[in-house]
Amino acid sequence: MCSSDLYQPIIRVCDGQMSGLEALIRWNDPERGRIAPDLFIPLAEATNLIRPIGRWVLREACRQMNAWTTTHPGLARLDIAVNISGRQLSHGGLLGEVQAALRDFNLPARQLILEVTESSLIHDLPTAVNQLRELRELGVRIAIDDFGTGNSSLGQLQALPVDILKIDRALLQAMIGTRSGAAVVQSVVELGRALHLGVVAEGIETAVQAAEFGRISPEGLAQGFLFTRPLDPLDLEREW
Ligand code: G
Ligand code: MN
Repeated sequence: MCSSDLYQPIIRVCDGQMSGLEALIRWNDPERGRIAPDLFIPLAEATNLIRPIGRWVLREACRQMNAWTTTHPGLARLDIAVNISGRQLSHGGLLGEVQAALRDFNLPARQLILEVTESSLIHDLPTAVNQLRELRELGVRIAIDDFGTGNSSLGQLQALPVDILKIDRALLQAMIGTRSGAAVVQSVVELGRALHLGVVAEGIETAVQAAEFGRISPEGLAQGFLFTRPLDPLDLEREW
């Protein structure tokens, strides 16, 4: 397979501890080197390749997490987050694929988080809601990725079977320098508290952003280049 999974740590803001990892696929082209997902994922979605690719990422992330917890039992407390595309969600096979990956790699469902974007949910909301409900019955958690950039309504959010909001990095950039930008992040954090959802700040690049988000959400989680870029498994292991 010409792809590899990188892993980006997700950090607890209050104490800097790693709470989990997000698996991020890269395409390794023999001539062009490592290609970022925003270039090839849209192509894969347009050609139906997204389902086998998504399945590969899911299985590889479960395999890797299991391998890590075998060699370092302390890592069993870490979550592993995997991105799921709208195409996978609208296809009936996803539940079986997740079940198979958990079983084949002996990963407890509570360690797995599936990330879906708002826009992939609203495409066919009733089907998506059913799928998410069944997935959650397995014990996996669901995160809404890029939250704040889609056009789903807050009324729908309240009815969605989800556990975590991942605040899009655009909102965290706008949080600095304007009162209104900070107010938007503050209200998403309060929404998370009110609905009992975990909140993750994405794409934190500066210490100023980290401090401001920590002030707004001391209980929150964050990821971004400030903490660590997505890393090869071998580079991550060197830190353990
Ligand atoms: O859609 P999703 O939020 O899963 O996308 C994650 C993407 O964001 C990955 O391609 C990852 O490499 C990238 N990324 C991770 N941290 C940062 C960051 O701090 N800044 C920017 N610009 N991109 C980031
Ligand atoms: Mn994601």
